[in-house]
Amino acid sequence: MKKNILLITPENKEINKFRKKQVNNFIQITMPYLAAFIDESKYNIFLIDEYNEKILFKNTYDVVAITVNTCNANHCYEISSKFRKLGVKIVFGGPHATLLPEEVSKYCDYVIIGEGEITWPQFLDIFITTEQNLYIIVRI
Ligand code: B12
Repeated sequence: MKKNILLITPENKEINKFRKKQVNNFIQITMPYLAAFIDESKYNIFLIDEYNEKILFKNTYDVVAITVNTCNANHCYEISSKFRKLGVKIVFGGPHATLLPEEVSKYCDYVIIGEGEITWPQFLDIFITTEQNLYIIVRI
């Protein structure tokens, strides 16, 4: 059976307010880009960008992936905590996860460090084949 994966582009209220006044408030490419690496025969893919969407906290996702920058880190930890209470696994990547993997690992199930083009699909293949509650840091 296909697993459900949600990719979140997070944005806390302060940054959202700030960005809406900026000229360069174009869509962030990271999570749509990483979605392109997901095998659609194995995963149903959902995307939320908090720039203009609200997150619905549901336990129907098997895994939620979040790109974490430093300005959004605390907000990402709150999102993670809500999903984890529902039993959903969380994977973090992005600049803050790469800079401070030990810190972010307290708030998620998996951390992926650095560029994701190779490690992200590798992680998804491992995740699909194991139900183990394993914690991994993938390095390239
Ligand atoms: C373009 C850009 C923007 C654009 C769009 C961002 C985008 N990604 O499309 C705009 C103008 C919107 C923007 C806004 C902001 N940005 Co900006 N931005 C960049 C920039 C120049 C390129 C990012 C990019 O698109 N790279 C291409 C994508 C594909 O790569 P990526 O995001 O790095 O993701 C790769 C890896 O990090 C990893 N990865 C990332 N997330 C995840 C998640 C998972 C699960 C996995 C497995 C892997 C993974 O895999 C990806 C592929 O290899 C970077 C600097 C840089 N050179 O990287 C700064 C940068 C990311 N921005 C930064 C900041 C601070 C901001 C703002 C807070 C600025 C502001 N005050 O408004 C906002 C935040 C917006 C938000 N929603 O939070 C900082 C973050 C620093 C930090 N410590 O976290 C950076 C690093 C610049 C810097 N050196 O300060 N930004």
